[in-house]
Amino acid sequence: MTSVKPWFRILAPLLCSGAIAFTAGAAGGGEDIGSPGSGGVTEAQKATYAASLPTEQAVLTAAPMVPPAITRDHAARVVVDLEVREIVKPLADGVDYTFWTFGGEVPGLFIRVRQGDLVEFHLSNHPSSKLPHNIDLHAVTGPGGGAASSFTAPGHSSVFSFEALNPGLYVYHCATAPVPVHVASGMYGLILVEPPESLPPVDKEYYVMQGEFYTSGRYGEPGLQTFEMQKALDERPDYVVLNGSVGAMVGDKAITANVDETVRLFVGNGGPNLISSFHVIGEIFDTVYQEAGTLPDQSNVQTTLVPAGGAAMVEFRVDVPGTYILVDHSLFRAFNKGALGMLKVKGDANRIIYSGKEVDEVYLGEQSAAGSESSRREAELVAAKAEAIASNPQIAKIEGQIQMERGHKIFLSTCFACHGANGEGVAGVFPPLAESDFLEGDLDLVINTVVRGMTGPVTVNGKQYNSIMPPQPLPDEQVADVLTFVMNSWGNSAEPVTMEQVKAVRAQD
Ligand code: HEC
Ligand SMILES: [Cu+2]
Repeated sequence: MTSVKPWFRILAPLLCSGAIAFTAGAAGGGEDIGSPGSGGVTEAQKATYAASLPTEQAVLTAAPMVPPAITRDHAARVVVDLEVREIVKPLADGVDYTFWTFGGEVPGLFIRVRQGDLVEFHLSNHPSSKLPHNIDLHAVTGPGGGAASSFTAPGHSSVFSFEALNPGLYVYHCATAPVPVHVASGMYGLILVEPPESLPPVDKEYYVMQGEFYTSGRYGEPGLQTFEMQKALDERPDYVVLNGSVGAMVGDKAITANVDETVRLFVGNGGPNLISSFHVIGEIFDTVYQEAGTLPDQSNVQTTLVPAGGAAMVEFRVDVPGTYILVDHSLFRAFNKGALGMLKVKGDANRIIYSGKEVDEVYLGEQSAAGSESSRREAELVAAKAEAIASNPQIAKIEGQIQMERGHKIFLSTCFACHGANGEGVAGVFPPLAESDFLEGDLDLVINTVVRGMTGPVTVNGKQYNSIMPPQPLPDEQVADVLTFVMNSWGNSAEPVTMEQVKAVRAQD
């Protein structure tokens, strides 16, 4: 940055008048001095600066909408209120998923500020949330991008502020451990930092963001799906979607434009794993801001890469009416996993540019109603097969052994640090799990201990403990596996714990 920072312009006169004293190194010239000195800027000085700025409430929008362009020619103190919510919503027709969201939406609400703005960020976490969350904005200059300052437990809110130093389109995401699991649950969105001279005017602007989901069931398998760690590790998503669900931008939810209009798409990719090859079937991007930097650095592009945790801006003029299909050109993702949207353009035909006759269905394949009906039927049959296999006693026995081994691995990575490698505990501090009479009590209480943690006095085998076990951020299946292992090791014996039992406890409030 070489220009005079807006906060220096405000603070310099106060500095010269002695109202604010910077420590050694402060320059009085008022020219471009960069930082005010080795003493930096104190909290009090920042407050003075913040108070000198006009205050604005940021307008936040759900995809595919974008907040209005910023027209002011000066910096402002921009207040952003964003609430984290964990909610069950459709991921596809008949398929539900527990999304962790910024603002109740996947992708999270779009934020628009201007370079030089002092952004005052209020992150709250709804009381019904099960987990703490935070936010790392790639637009922030500072360690963690705001993550540590915004760590927020359910029912709480945090405030931090940052100066939007660099213009561009940036991804934000949750950075609470395990980070990739929070991102894979839908915790990402975009923040646009407009350059002072604004982006060139266009007729339509839209917000499109890709992300993957790793579900217990296969694509289309009906019912509430849970996060599947192994598929995520293998980078094998069942769903790759635009704007949070299959069909979120299809049919009457398509984005629209009129012939002869210019369209700008703010395209983001939450990942967490895949790189998107973003393409609009039947259009050519007149301008691409690669990787969403502010330099319009390419013209006449067919497909642009959108990295995981990155973005791109594309602009094009629509010349011919019809339906244009937005895809990740890794095409199985588009036609079999959901990474497909539509732009519907209305207006008069131009038979020179395109001779015509459009068949809407040609590119839809499995996305059409009949296609998704048949994949649902297939998924039901696969589920029926799994049930038949599970009822075979020999297979059931092997399944049981697999569950024990999975549970053992989870125990060794999460529980053993406190409870000891053989569940022996630490006298007076960590209660034993080996031959623990607590485990013989109410199973819901045992599950609850792992899911929600435990505080306060508890008696195990006649000895009192009064300490804290934090909630263990494990998906339902892993809670079931680790408890099955614990409750069938070191002299303990019990029925296997199922994912459904864990889910039921988690649903209780
Ligand atoms: C950070 C340390 C820590 C970790 C990690 C931890 N626990 Fe605990 N656990 C405790 C403490 C401390 C208590 C007792 C809390 C109290 O006094 O209220 C406890 C209590 C329990 C109890 C009830 C009392 C008993 O001994 O039967 C169970 C069951 C339990 N933990 C299981 C687990 C499992 C399973 C894991 C791994 C998924 C785990 N814990 C991970 C510290 C931990
Ligand atoms: Cu989170």
